[in-house]
Amino acid sequence: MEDCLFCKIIAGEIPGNKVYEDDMVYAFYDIDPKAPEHILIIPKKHIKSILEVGEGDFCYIEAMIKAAQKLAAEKGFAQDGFRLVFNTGANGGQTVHHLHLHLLGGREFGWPPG
Ligand code: D5M
Repeated sequence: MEDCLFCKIIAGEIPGNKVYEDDMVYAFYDIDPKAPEHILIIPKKHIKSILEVGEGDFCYIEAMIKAAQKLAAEKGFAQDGFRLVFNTGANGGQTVHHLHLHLLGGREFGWPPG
């Protein structure tokens, strides 16, 4: 395994506040929430960023979007609206280099983002 924080959370080596898991993805609460509900959805395969998603990896993106639909409905903010974000690279604000989809809900979001 790579020396990766999120791979360690998937493996249970570092505690994560899990909200969902299937054979493709793992989802847990962000440790530094930016909204009343802030969940990270990650592929179980170590993929560094959206730029590293190869032809054979799009099944993980599909699974991540499906997990976001399910979690937004379960947490009760699907109808009011929510935000999905892939921070990518330095200018995109990516700090953890294991692909993750931010699912943010429970408040109104401004546009453009900061
Ligand atoms: O987002 C990386 C996110 O990962 C950021 O919002 C904090 C979160 N994070 C970092 N460490 C942890 C642990 N241990 N548990 C839960 N969440 C964590 P980025 O888009 O890379 O800026």
